[in-house]
Amino acid sequence: MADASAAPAEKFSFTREDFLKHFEWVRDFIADEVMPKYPGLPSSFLTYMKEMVEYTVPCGKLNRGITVVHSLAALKGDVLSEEDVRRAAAVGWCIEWLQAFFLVADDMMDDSPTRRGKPSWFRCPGVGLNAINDSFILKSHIVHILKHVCGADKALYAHLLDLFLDVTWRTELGQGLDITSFEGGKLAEEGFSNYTDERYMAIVRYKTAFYTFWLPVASALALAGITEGPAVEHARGLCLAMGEFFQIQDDFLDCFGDPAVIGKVGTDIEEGKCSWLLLRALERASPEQLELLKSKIHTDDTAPVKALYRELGIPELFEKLEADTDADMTKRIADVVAATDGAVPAAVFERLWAKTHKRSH
Ligand code: GPP
Ligand code: MG
Ligand code: MG
Ligand code: MG
Repeated sequence: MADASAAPAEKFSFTREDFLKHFEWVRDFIADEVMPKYPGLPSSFLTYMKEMVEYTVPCGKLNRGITVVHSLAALKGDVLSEEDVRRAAAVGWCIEWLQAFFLVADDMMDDSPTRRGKPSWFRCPGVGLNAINDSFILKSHIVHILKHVCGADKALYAHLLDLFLDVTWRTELGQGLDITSFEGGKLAEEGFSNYTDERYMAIVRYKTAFYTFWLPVASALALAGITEGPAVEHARGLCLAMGEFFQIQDDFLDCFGDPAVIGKVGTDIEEGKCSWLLLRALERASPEQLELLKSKIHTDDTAPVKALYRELGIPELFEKLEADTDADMTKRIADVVAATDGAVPAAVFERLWAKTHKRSH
């Protein structure tokens, strides 16, 4: 019989600051235990590596990484040992390392001036194209961290490695589609034939949804011992749906967000991206408006495009989608909990959705 006098378990709490404390040991593990294993690396190179990690990894919102810890707590009834937290935090940092790898490379591909309120890494003095190799190094650090935290649990290591590789591969496919949407002369000859909803859904699902939503939840499920079955399938479907909406928000903020708040200056119009705003504008544009888009997309003259987006009511359309998606998510969360007999608690998704819905950065 339960002891009625026992104090109720304290609600699990894990803040951004708690997560940042774990960055210190993970960073030091790379700098002090991994790098020295390779003889012949001069101290100037090791210093550059430390600066690169410090500049590119710990300065974002950190939602992806923290989600691993929060989701594991939800899956284990808010009861986590110190070792559970340490391991989940380290896997969370692997996702932040992966994000750093993607962003360093993405900012070069998108010619972005700023990231997280600072110059993009490739624009820092003395970096330039070295950032290509720096992004590869960030990606390779992940394997060392995963191996270290999984210790003797080879099955967990194999599962997480496979998961990270699969998600990375999908993200690269999405990025490939994203960067090949604009094909120079094709726009003049055939108009926007490349810019379809079908292509857009593939872009956002692959380039964003897998690593931003599915990877943190799948990592937590794996740490809780759940690696296959209906719980995994249902959770994955819902995470991908949230991730798709997250990238639509990202497209909206690229155009209409405040750079001081989002920490980056948008480049989607200049780069000719197949964005959600452009797709909605193409559906609504008159022949004259279409000509304007043809002449201004993929140029630095963004003001007429933004003015047209407003004229066509794109911001209102976005607000409506946000409200409709909120209602849909509430329903879908309840469906997943029911379909998995509570194996994946609502808290996992509610927390994720609360951080996503109506975000301003
Ligand atoms: C977001 O695109 C997607 C990524 C950052 C994945 C990049 C993948 C690689 C394989 C490099 P985005 O360009 O819209 O993001 P942001 O708006 O933050 O620049
Ligand atoms: Mg970008
Ligand atoms: Mg991009
Ligand atoms: Mg973007």
